[in-house]
Amino acid sequence: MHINIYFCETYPVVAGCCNIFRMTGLIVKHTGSNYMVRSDDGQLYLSTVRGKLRLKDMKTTNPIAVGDKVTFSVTSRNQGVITDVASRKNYIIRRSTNLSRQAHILAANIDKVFLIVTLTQPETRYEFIDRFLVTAEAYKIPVWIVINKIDLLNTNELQEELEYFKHVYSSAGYTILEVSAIENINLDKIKSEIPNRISLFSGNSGVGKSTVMNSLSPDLQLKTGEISKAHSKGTHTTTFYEMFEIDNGFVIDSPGIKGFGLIDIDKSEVYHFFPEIFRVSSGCKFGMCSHTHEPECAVKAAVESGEISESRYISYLKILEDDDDKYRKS
Ligand SMILES: Nc1nc2c(ncn2[C@@H]2O[C@H](COP(=O)(O)OP(=O)(O)O)[C@@H](O)[C@H]2O)c(=O)[nH]1
Ligand SMILES: [Mg+2]
Ligand SMILES: [Zn+2]
Repeated sequence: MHINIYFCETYPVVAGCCNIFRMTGLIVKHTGSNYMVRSDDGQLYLSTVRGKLRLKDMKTTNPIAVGDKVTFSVTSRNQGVITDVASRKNYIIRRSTNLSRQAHILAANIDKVFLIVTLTQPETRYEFIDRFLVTAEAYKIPVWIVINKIDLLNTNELQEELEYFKHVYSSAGYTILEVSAIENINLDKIKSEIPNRISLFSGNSGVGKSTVMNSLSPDLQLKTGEISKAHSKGTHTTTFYEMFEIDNGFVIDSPGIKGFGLIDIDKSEVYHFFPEIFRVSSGCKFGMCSHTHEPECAVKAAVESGEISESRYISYLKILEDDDDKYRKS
């Protein structure tokens, strides 16, 4: 248990009626039909949902997720009933199946993402990073790319890989941080970003997300070194996303997610979410340029001159080739 449940003696116990004390709060934990709501003044209320909360334009298996801002009525000093959910600025979902329109919302209202990557043990694929970044861009969520395990980069080859990686993503405009969770290098730079926002820690299994997060607070004792269930083929156990309060901010550990929400963008707009491609695209001869085969394409010219990294451009092309409907308007 990472969050203490307060029994606030000064708070009046409301007898009978549950409409007297209406408050707003944040969902910090969700198990079954119970939600832990943290009121704006920091109290925790174990809450249920009143009736059916209707959500606009979305069929979801769960009406409320961690990160949701809700209105609730206090029914006893540490219990409540949720009556309303504020609209979300973003959300992470898992679709029940590819074809199904039913979706499970894993977390909502993310303010910042720390995308943890590693160059070795394991090696994070550039294409994975780029697809993740596209979805984050689509939701305008700032991402810091955190290269963890720099203590392992002890060969010339790995150092060259590091320089190349930094070149690719800094020229794309991203903030990059080199850290070692084991040797405590640069973790303070992450910690100072935590207050006053909801941060998501994401990245492939084994890159050190839980280890990095544990370093932020002695209270947080996430299990490390585990094979993520999201990557194993067997039955999916329900994933409980939990937020932890650290330094007046909230952090979410995410077992193996690929990106955000239902990104409802047309393929012809995918380049908008590669900031460096978008930047130079105004120089293309044709307004409808897809930056693939057209003459006098400023994007292709920038790839040839090295201003845009080849690996980023290849990821862009691969997204255009996707067969599934992930990047298409439904
Ligand atoms: N050498 C090294 N190992 C690390 C570092 N950070 C995490 N690890 C190890 O990597 C493994 C996976 O870490 P974990 O935090 O569980 O990764 P997660 O799956 O992303 O949550 C564990 O055995 C950690 O001890 C680091 O900075 N350097
Ligand atoms: Mg983990
Ligand atoms: Zn073009």
